[in-house]
Amino acid sequence: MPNAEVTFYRHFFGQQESDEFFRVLYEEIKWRQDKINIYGKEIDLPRKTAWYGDKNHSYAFSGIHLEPEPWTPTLLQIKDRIEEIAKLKFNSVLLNLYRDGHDGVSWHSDAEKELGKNPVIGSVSFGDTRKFMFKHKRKKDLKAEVELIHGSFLLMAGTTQHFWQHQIPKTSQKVEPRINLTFRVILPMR
Ligand SMILES: O=C(O)CCC(=O)C(=O)O
Ligand SMILES: [Mn+2]
Repeated sequence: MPNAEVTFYRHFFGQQESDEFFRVLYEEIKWRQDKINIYGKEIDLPRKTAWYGDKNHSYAFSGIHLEPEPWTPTLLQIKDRIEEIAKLKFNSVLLNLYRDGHDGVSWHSDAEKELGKNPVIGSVSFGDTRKFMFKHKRKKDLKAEVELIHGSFLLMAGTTQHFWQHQIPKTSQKVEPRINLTFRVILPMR
């Protein structure tokens, strides 16, 4: 992928620990149903979300203002493991729960100003496989996709968010729930 720094670790977490992480996160995370306003209509986001992180960070995502919940031991365990590879400390994580194929996330880049110039996004997946698609913002024929399987880790860095958008398309296939964690570094707001 030109203008991007994307690394995919297909089997980052083992099968058994991934099963356990999925189970614990599904139960323990305070999943919320957030809404977005489209042309004056309040619409449920097509997934459940949650926001955990260091104290004293707040964040706006697609017009939703979130205050982070405090880290849980499970989240810290996952964070430690990916920090070894990413060579940096994340201070927050946005979690997504895709209940079935009706859930997804539409084209966007993780380019909120709180993430700074070249955001590093560490994305961990547990549960059923979903397709993750990239498209270049300017060169319309440039595309890429990857199957985000149980226990995988996708690291996005450098100029990826400037030049590329990504999505998890909805699917008519029967899919089981999937949990995604996107670890981020949020800069202090001033
Ligand atoms: O579920 C995923 O893999 C992607 C989620 C995502 O792009 C986001 O939360 O910004
Ligand atoms: Mn994203």
